[in-house]
Amino acid sequence: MYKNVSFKEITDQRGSLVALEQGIEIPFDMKRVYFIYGVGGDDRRGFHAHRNLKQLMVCVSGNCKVLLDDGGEKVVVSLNSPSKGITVNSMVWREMYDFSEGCVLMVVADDIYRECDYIRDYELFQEELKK
Ligand code: T46
Repeated sequence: MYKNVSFKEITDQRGSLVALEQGIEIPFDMKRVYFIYGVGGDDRRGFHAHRNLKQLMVCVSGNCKVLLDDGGEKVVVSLNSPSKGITVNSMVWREMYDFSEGCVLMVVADDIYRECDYIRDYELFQEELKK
């Protein structure tokens, strides 16, 4: 359903730097990056699964939680470091919540934005899992 990933931090007296390279830290061909920010502490986002999309999610500032559900198991993952993230497979329902003040969630995706890849109805998600 998902995998924890850690990135090398290059730190000196000036601070830290993390680099993500396709084929090394990013285990798929990268087609898109987007950022989610300015989310209120009581707001929840997501509520969908992707038919094919694979993604890497990293909180580059602040922290948030991600609920992941593959139809059988549900897990909650805390994202709270720019040097740690998760890769999320296709056909996993996700909800993001408990965004801290100043949270910036970076998402790297293996495809461009295609609304037809989204399943935004939980019952339909369960039906498609059975196929
Ligand atoms: C996901 C989670 C983690 C675009 O026009 N281009 C894009 O690349 C994206 C991601 C979204 N949009 C539009 C579609 C909607 O009109 O931006 C609006 C907000 O998207 P959405 O409601 O899907 O946002 P979230 O935060 O619920 O979900 C997003 C991603 O859409 C989704 O793929 O896995 O973050």
